Amino acid sequence: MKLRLVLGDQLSRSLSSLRDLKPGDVVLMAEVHDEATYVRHHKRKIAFLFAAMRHFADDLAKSGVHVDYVKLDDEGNSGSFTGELQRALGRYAVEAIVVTEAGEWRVMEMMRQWEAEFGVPCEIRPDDRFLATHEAFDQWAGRSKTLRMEFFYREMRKRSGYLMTPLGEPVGGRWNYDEENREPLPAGVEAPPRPHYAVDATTAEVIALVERRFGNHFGSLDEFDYPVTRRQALHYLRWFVAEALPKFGTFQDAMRQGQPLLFHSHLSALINCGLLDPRECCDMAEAAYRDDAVPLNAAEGFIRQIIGWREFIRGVYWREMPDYGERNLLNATRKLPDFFWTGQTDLNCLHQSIAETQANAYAHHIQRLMVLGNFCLLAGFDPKEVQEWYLVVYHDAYEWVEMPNVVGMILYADGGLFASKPYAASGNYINKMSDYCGKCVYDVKKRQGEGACPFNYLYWDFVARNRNRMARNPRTSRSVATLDRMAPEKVEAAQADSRRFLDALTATGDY
Ligand code: FAD
Ligand code: DLZ
Ligand code: SF4
Repeated sequence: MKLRLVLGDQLSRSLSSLRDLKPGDVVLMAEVHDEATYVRHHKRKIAFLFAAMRHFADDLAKSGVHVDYVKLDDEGNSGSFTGELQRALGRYAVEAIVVTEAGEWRVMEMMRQWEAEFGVPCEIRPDDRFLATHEAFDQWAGRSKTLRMEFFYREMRKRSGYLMTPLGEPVGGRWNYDEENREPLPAGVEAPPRPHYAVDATTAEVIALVERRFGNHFGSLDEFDYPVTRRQALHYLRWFVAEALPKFGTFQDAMRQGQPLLFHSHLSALINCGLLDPRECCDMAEAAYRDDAVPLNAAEGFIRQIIGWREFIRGVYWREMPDYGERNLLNATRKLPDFFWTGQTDLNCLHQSIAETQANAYAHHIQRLMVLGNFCLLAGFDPKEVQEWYLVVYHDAYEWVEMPNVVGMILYADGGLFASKPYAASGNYINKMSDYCGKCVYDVKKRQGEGACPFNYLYWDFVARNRNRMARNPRTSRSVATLDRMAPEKVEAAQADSRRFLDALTATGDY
């Protein structure tokens, strides 16, 4: 018989390691302490994943598969994937282990050891839930020192056929409707109410377990209502396409206080753990467009995030590992302040984004990029600390997707491998795209001195610190030209304000 290990982010019935399942084979799934604590994940993330794993195992078992499921509190649980495989090899006469490749380098390294370690053949199959293979990505990327998502995305559109005409042209005549994805939310436009999924006995048991074992981890488990089964995930996807997708495109970059989800799909955790397949998400979005139920800027914007950004980011991770996480081109060394863990800051945009993250293990892309990420870039926080924070706090976070978004997209720590410029912005951007500033103690229009928005002086301090690099880049040289026209006292004042602000941050490293 074959022993098929299924990891917590592999909850797909069509997984490559399950495809040729035969009677007599055993599917092994294990809740292990090492995975829950290699970083101290948000409680909600652990609860979501364990609940999803248990439901997936139940569904498999109901369809007649022999599932061996090890719960976290089961006696003898060794606490690691390797330990659980070792124990399972003692329970069954195993002729081969079959796995689907892990999403993270760390776990892939373990997988590569198993055959030698156990003396049993271990077949590692590709994860073909992704549309692009590692080889296809590497072939596309070649030896280039800079990679641009837009060109990769066009290739993916051609290869997948999404939103293409029979003549091989992009539907609507353009590849990208990004410029139509940037409207702030006008007064009167409200986000649709979301479906809630009731906590059943399985999920309730998991929530109690997480509270008991990981009660001191970041975040809250209150009002847990996220999908944890394949059926609920599909329901949520259908709801999104019908109710939120039509406005997703237009208001993709908007933020509003007290509205964490707006028109975003909230599907990333479901796609990343395998309950939803990225292709079915794109199929449904395209079908809604072809039925005239959603506009092109919405369908294209959503499909671009999935077959473009998501695939591209994964390709970058595997191409650049194992040392990608070590990059720190801008030499940023400041410690992450405690308020990233407590939410206690009077910068309203940060307070709102962190409080929502604590409550929901979710913040939408622009909060992650232009509020939290922008602040980390401007303040010069150590990339390793920022990586850990993003990996801990979001329910969709796995290193393959978190790391390039942090290292490459927000911190420019890889020197612009795929970001055409550092995404640095003053308070003006946040004010344009949100209503946070109107409710803040700081004045977004004020550039320096008492009461000025910290993003404003931090921005000019950042430009001054990185002057030479930014002057060489045509996308940032205008900011340098503006800096050069500023009176020297103003630049010095921005630098002094920044020093005072940053030196006052406390960073104990505890969370
Ligand atoms: P929507 O806005 O509805 O977008 C649809 C889907 O597109 C998402 O569900 C996701 O699957 C995909 N997507 C969109 N943007 C990206 C992107 N940049 N990279 C990869 N996939 C993308 N996403 C994660 O899944 N896990 C992470 O750990 C993660 N960390 C991030 C860290 C930073 C600093 C930044 C800037 C972004 C990060 N993202 C991450 C990407 C993105 O912010 C989230 O995928 C998105 O906010 C999830 O919400 P949603 O499902 O409502 O997405
Ligand atoms: C994130 C996570 C957590 C918290 N716990 C488990 C677990 O107990 N068992 C498991 O199989 N997977 C878990 N995961 C997901 C893994 O960390 C993920 O599969 C690896 O990072 C490989 O991508
Ligand atoms: Fe954030 Fe500045 Fe606006 Fe306050 S004024 S919410 S700190 S951007």
